[in-house]
Amino acid sequence: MNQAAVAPLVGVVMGSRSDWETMQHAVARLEKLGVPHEVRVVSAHRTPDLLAEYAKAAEGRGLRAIIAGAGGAAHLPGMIAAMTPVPVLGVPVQSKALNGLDSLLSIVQMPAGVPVATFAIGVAGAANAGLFAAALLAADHPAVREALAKFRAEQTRDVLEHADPRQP
Ligand code: RP5
Repeated sequence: MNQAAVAPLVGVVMGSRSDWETMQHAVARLEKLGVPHEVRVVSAHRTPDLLAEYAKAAEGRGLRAIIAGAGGAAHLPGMIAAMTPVPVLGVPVQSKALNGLDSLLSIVQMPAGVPVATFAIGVAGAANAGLFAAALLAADHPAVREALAKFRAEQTRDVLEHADPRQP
């Protein structure tokens, strides 16, 4: 499927271009599973008007999930969640100063009423956010469901076939 030619179902946003090193792992999972998606830098602090425009238009544009990654004072996921009913998946980017604990707490400690599904710090969180977004879509998109099942089976087979850690 040419994912660029179809309307995106998942938006992947990040606070800075410097977050791409982490967030590319979410995008890689979406690409592998054939989930139509888009990628944008949207900063809560440097481009607040763009953040509001993006969040308010998301549902009408057909987005069914938004993966939002940010580091440090990571307000992007929470502010997007405040302005859209579309589920927001927050990825704490590993910051240099505090190793991402600042990012994690900024994203996870939302007040009751405005949920953000928060993932692990860094690469694992980004990868799992991509997989989770696909899982959210799976019930309505059989091809995505099949791709997810295939991915899981391959992952299991890979572990079983490489059970001796001394062997390559
Ligand atoms: C956050 O500040 C971004 O999400 C990024 O993780 C962090 C640092 O941004 P840069 O100074 O590298 O642009 O808003």
